[in-house]
Amino acid sequence: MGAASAMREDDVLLPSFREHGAQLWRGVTPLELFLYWGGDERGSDFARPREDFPVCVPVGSHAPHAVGVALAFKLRNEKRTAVCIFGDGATSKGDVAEALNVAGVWRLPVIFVISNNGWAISMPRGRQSAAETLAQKAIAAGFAGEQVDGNDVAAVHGAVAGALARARDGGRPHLIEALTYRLCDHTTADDASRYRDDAEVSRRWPEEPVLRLCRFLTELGHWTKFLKLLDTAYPTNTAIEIILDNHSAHVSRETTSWLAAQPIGRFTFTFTPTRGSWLNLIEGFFSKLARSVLRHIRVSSKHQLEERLMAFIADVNREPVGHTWRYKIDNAT
Ligand SMILES: Cc1ncc(C[n+]2csc(CCOP(=O)(O)OP(=O)(O)O)c2C)c(N)n1
Ligand SMILES: [Mg+2]
Repeated sequence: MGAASAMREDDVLLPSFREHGAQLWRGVTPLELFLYWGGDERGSDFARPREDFPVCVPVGSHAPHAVGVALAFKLRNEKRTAVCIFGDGATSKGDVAEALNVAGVWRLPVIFVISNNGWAISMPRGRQSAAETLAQKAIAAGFAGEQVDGNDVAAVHGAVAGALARARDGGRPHLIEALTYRLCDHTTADDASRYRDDAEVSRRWPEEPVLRLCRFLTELGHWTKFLKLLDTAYPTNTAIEIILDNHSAHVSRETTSWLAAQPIGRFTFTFTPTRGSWLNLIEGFFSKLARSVLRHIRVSSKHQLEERLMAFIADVNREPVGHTWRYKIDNAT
């Protein structure tokens, strides 16, 4: 949010998969995000920030794209900038190293923001890189890097705003390492208690940025001012929960009706293969296997293990994945 709020409307954001706040600020709608995460690529065709890039799931692969965007701005003599956000883990990728290098050598108006949350799934920052800071990776590429308190939204805003002004004014790239902490599991499929200590997580909760901002605004008296403003904008006796409930009901309604309006050919827009490939079948099989059998496996003999696996295979065969696809495809075409 700190980075997005420092950008101009005609700048271009290249997010990773964790920048929903920034995307919403830029004008991406919740409906578009839900569509995207539901596997519908039309969710990446933003109505408002037309030129912002879609969510990028392959780690760090959008960094070279950001350099391309910045090069286009430079060639067209446009005073615009590209802002590319990625995680600490991404800084070990070749894509990021190459992007930093080219941005430096061609003096491109691009800002890289590392959201250093201390973890890349189960890989802690300390084992990710021997560099003392991630910001210093900019020095090797010939431009400046800085660290900022990533849990302080105003500090991030200030750092990005300064970098954007310098980039606009002479094509100087910049790298910002925003220091934060991943308080939750990596994704809903992760269980971080398997590789990190709960005490470590508890220690970091007081720095949670939304609470911190709320405390800061309360101290300044702005928070109550904001709540009063909300009160005047909504009918009397409207509780905030009702506003939020209405909002989420609105998004669900919009999503449902949008999907219902276009059932035919809908699967041609998703990543669902038109024919079930062996690769997908094997992937589906093993992820189910990992979730249901291997994760909590407790066997005392090789024979018992074999029995468990055979029972699982029989179970999977009762509901073959290919059948589900065929059903979807037949309905779609
Ligand atoms: C090229 C690539 N390799 C592996 C993955 C699987 N993966 C998804 S997120 C992630 C870790 C990313 O860590 P970081 O860059 O620190 O971002 P964070 O999730 O912590 O925000 C990995 C390895 C992927 N999506 N893309
Ligand atoms: Mg990380």
